Amino acid sequence: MNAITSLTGRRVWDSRGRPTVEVEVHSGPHTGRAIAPAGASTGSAEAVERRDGGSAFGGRDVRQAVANVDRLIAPALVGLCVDDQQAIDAAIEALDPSPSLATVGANAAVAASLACLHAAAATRGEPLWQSLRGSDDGDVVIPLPEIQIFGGGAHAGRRIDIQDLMVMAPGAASFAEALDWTAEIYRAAGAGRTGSAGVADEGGWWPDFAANEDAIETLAAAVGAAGFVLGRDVVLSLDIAASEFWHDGRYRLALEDRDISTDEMIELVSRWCRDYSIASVEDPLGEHDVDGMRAFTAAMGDRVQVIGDDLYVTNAARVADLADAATAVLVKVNQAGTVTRTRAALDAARANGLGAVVSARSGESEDVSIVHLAVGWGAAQFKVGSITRGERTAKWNEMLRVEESLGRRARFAGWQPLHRPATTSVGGPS
Ligand code: 2PG
Ligand code: MG
Repeated sequence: MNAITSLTGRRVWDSRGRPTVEVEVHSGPHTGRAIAPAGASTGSAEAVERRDGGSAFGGRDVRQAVANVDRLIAPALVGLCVDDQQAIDAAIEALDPSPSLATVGANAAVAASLACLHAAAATRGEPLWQSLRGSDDGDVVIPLPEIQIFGGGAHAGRRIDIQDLMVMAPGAASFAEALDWTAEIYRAAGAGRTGSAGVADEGGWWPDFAANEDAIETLAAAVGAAGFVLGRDVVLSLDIAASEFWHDGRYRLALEDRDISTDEMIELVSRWCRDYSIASVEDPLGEHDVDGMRAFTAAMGDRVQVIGDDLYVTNAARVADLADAATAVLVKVNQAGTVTRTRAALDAARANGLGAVVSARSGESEDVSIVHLAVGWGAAQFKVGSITRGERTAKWNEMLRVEESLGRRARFAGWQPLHRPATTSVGGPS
């Protein structure tokens, strides 16, 4: 048995310049390390990270969470078998009286859980994705990347209401080619912008638009300007993150100074999908507007992927209970708090016929664990933010390494997780 011999917490920094938790685990000579990510547009039922409050760093320091790693988590895990992830996660979960992990801190929990997973792979001398997949030597799915071009909502001071305007390149032959295409689209979308326009939290261009639809139209035009055919090579995708602007049963589009009903929101997003070759929409309605999510999915789910993020918060029970409210689940480890809970949410998605998109958070680091979870668990889609900034490129570049290492065994997911748009439009409606 490879026992955990030591486990320590460390206070490090994330991509927003905020403290976060790193955990380092040793099993004899083998080491595993992981850093907790952090969201900005969070679902209300997510596992809860521990922040110190007070005035330092806007109350976001994590000294208590780091201390919890050393004082609570380490004594519970040292001596356990590093290969037994379920026992490790059960021990972490048992430390907290609440399923939200608020006392221990989901940031402490997720970093510890992932660090153990890395250490277990190290004891086997395998890359983490391989260690998760087991000994099978068949083809390996390399997921379709969903890459941000404009960032809005909570990631850009609410400059526009829509949070993520993204592209996917299912027509590419490989993950590497999908990145090449996306980089050209990113460049085309930024052409003519002044340097001072800057970027949003995940590296997408700052969204200087007078209306939400202008951003979608500009994105569609950038696909054409970069030389790709919308609907054939590349499709658009949106994370509306509608929970962020749902108030008293209505959707407040602050940029356009109007508020609209659930039915009007469904009509608006459905029209955008039809007009702009949008193949995937995340959280088109708010997390508490479950009937709205159901109605949107009933109307559009046979031609557009409908992803639940705030709706499901990577929670297996919620996925099973609300399986008719979307067609895919966003999978974020820190929403669940442990690797085992994350895997359970993915299994629940599969058991209910839903797709899965393994996703980063808006607050990230150089940690690449999610690349390995996505490949090791066979997820067909992967969402990380833009094609710029080191905390994002760390993940894209790691995926490139995995794809390259597989040679002919790599099978790029391409169109497999998506519906092909019925019509091909170039650059949106005329
Ligand atoms: C999301 C993520 C990534 P955050 O909403 O899907 O874009 O954002 O990490 O802020 O929740
Ligand atoms: Mg989201």
